[in-house]
Amino acid sequence: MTYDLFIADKTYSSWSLRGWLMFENFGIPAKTHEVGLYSGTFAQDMSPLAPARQVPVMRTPEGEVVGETLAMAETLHERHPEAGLWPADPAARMRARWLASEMHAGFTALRSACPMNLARAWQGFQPSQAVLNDLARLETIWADAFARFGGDGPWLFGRYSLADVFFAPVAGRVAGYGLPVGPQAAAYVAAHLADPAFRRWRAEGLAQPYVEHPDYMLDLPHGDWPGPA
Ligand SMILES: N[C@@H](CCC(=O)N[C@@H](CS)C(=O)NCC(=O)O)C(=O)O
Repeated sequence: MTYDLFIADKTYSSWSLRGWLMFENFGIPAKTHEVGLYSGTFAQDMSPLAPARQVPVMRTPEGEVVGETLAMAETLHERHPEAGLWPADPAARMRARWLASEMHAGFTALRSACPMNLARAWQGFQPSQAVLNDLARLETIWADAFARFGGDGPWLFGRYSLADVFFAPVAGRVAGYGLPVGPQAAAYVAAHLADPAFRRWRAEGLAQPYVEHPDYMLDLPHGDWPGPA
């Protein structure tokens, strides 16, 4: 018996990417199932998982359904303390929980203007002031985490943690929209793009037949993905 993890399209679903990374990058086995977010079967696919209404959702080996990425993260941490999902140091752990929660609750300008599309590296995207403000906030909280807890990096708390899980789709957005960030944030984005799990997720998404969904498309040219395939 193992966990079941329900996700949507790998190319587009940023929350699904978070849900998947919290298993994949901590060695917690899960059987992944893709629901039809855009194929018309979403309600039917989700009905066995009621009252969950969004993905990702996980089902524990005992059959308990858990939705919401933060709840999934805390549940996995509680059940797998040896996996190191949160940093071991209490101060680092407090901060990591804060950053993951801030990501979960905020950055709405960035999220709505730049929906994750791992199949595109848009050229000529002009971020609004609200998006630039979100980027500035990200750079502030990343820089502070690196300074206090990052050690030799490349992750916010030295070793990869749930905080990095929550920012992985942000890295995909910075890369995909060519968003302007300073050298430290750019190096952090590059670390995500080079993460073998992130690369696998993206490659698997590209290998699937996917619909060019209008919510994720811009009327802009696009070029090569600025990270390893
Ligand atoms: N707060 C949720 C957000 C999940 C979410 O927005 N999932 C999207 C896919 S990326 C979804 O299920 N959309 C379908 C819907 O809202 O009907 C979490 O942390 O898991």
